[in-house]
Amino acid sequence: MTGRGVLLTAYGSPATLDDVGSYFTHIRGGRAPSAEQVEELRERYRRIGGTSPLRAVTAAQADGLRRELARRGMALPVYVGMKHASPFIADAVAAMARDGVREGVVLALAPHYSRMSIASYFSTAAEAASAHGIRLRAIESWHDHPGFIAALAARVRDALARFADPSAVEVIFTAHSLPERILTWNDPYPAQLRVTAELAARAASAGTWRFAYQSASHTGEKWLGPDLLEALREIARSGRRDLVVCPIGFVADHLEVLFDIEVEAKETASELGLRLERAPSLNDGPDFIAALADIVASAAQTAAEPRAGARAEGRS
Ligand code: FEC
Repeated sequence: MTGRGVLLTAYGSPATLDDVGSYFTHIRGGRAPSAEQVEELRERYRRIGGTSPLRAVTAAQADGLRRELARRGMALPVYVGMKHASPFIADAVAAMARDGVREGVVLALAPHYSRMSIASYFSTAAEAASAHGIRLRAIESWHDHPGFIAALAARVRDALARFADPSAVEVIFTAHSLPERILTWNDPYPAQLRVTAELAARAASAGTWRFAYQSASHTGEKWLGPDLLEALREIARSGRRDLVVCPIGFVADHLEVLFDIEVEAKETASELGLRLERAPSLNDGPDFIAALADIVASAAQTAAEPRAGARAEGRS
């Protein structure tokens, strides 16, 4: 199907430790962080092995999606554009134009819509697409897609099965926190997270579960809670000992999973005498790739245009 294509957008990650400073500056909208802040972030990357797997996982997801669509008779090229690292979203749209793509769909590899996160993926893509005369349709959120929910539930069951008595385990579903001011503009993000958590808990037959935010930044304003580390302390006080953390707002292994959960939350859990098991990330698992293919294939016919005038707010 010449002339059509799929654009996947992802957060992006520094390619090497030397790139951490410029990456962090980009995240902060051009304001350079202090040398201490850069070193602190570099140290987090060092703790997960030097670089994040996000770039490689995103490439594998794009390749898996391309192959799955082709298997279904939809031979579409799949492009990757990142928000804070090269290839940027505008680079990917330029590549689409060079390849003769005239129309396509854009899907953010983050299932929950916020004007502070997803909107900027789409506004950047829409601007570049319009400069190249490409018609791009946006898939705004897919937080309740049955294939996505089933894939999460399978990971939760996998983690629960590591305990002798899964019925005694509490499940914590997590997602990236955002500044609390998003509540003042009625942002759909918290409600969509609640829906995903409820559906995944039911599909996984999780007995006791809760939701917590993770990875809040220190930006001087209040961020959405409860925070994962607070939740761990509360669980310890309640007398429970076993828990599973399932990050529902992320679809890949990266810093926020491998440091914030695997290192930081596990350290806190162990200090509190808790056993914390993490549900594996979706990555390029065939069930998740099949869900992405369902979402993209149906959107190729029906998805709405990017929200008219949807303004991106703040930085993420
Ligand atoms: O593995 C990697 O190299 C990258 C992991 C990574 C992902 C990610 C996803 C989201 N973020 C969201 C919101 C914010 C807001 C700020 C912010 C800051 C950072 C910093 C790093 C970082 N984020 Fe991120 N985010 C990832 C990494 N994020 C590193 C900077 C250091 C720090 O604060 O820890 C605050 C910006 C500011 O300072 O003004 C807000 C949201 C997502 C999930 C949706 C998505 O993937 O787009 C929301 C992955």
